[in-house]
Amino acid sequence: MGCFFDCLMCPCVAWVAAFGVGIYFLREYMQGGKFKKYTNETGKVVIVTGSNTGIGKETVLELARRNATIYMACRDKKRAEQAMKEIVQETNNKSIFVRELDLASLDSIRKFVDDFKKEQDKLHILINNAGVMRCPHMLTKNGFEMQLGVNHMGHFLLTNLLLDLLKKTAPSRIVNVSSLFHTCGAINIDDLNSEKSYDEGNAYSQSKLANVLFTRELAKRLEGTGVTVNALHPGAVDTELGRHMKILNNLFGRLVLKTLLWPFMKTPKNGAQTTLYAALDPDLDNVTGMYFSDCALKPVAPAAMDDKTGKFLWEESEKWTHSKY
Ligand SMILES: *[C@@H]1O[C@H](CO)[C@@H](O)[C@H](O)[C@H]1NC(C)=O
Ligand SMILES: *[C@@H]1O[C@H](CO)[C@@H](O)[C@H](O)[C@H]1NC(C)=O
Ligand SMILES: *[C@@H]1O[C@H](CO)[C@@H](O)[C@H](O)[C@H]1NC(C)=O
Ligand SMILES: *[C@@H]1O[C@H](CO)[C@@H](O)[C@H](O)[C@H]1NC(C)=O
Ligand SMILES: CC(=O)N[C@H]1CO[C@H](CO)[C@@H](O)[C@@H]1O
Repeated sequence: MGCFFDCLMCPCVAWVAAFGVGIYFLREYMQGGKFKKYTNETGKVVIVTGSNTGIGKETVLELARRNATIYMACRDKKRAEQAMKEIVQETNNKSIFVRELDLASLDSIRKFVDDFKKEQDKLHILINNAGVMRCPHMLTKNGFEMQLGVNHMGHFLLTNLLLDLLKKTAPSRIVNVSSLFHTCGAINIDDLNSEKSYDEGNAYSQSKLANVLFTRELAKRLEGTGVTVNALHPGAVDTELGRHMKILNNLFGRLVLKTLLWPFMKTPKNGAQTTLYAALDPDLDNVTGMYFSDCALKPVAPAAMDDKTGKFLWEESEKWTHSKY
């Protein structure tokens, strides 16, 4: 009887072990490319938006190790200061500053830029990292649908207001953290602000497609200035971005879905690698208007190549944010 039981269990244990090892390697594989080149960023000034947690925080940490001067532009000043303290402690780099920036408010963006320009006359790298994902229907202080408002319009104004400084400091770089989800997006020309109907997924994809369209439009406008602008997909990262995804927030979601998705999710540290690559790799000095994923060049969706929509969006964004490039 014992023997029968042993024989039954053996293959079972082996099978479970093999499965575990398989899952482990699958997760390793899904972590994606890493940016390993040594660079020395002493004297470089960098702004990272939305950097109190997740990919943004990991990006700041690595930049701090490379000795850059970093401005963490965050809405939640308290949490940002906590993150800053941890990073200072870990790297011994004391040139890290927290400044308040609410991308859902055009006034806050203008104030942030005014104050920044009083402190610094250089800007080498702007990392547009902040984002909201699939939130319920909400409006920004200026009445923009939240996802388009923060992911796109807010960064549009921020970038435009900092362009003079970036040009003066050239060679300099703008890095836009977009998402693979731009491939499912469409720009709703008749209802850009989702006033007639709202779907959280579509609004998210639209805002991310807008990022990629803008990156290409801006690259054209910046030709010959020494300022490059590129967009990227960080990968599926297990960060707080999903906090509005109802499916991940109930008990079932937490226990079952997160476990099932775990092998496919990058850690925030690995999610930051493509951002670091786009911001720092010397090989990309002259590369602009491109899209990266897993530390490599990737093609964008056909919808992101549509220059006519890009131009339409640019003009709308100038109107909405009362800014002219
Ligand atoms: C980095 O660059 C700075 C200034 O360019 C220099 O003073 C410093 O020694 C460099 N650091 C290393 C580790 O090479
Ligand atoms: C970091 O920067 C400081 C000055 O800002 C410089 O004295 C120091 O050598 C740099 N460290 C490294 C490792 O490059
Ligand atoms: C990317 O850059 C463009 C160009 O300025 C900007 O309008 C867009 O909102 C940016 N996207 C993100 C996520 O920062
Ligand atoms: C970028 O362009 C400049 C000027 O044309 C050139 O000197 C430099 O070698 C180029 N850098 C790279 C990495 O291709
Ligand atoms: C200016 C500054 O505090 N730089 C520090 C940043 O981090 C590096 C590496 O950890 C330190 O060597 C620098 O002194």
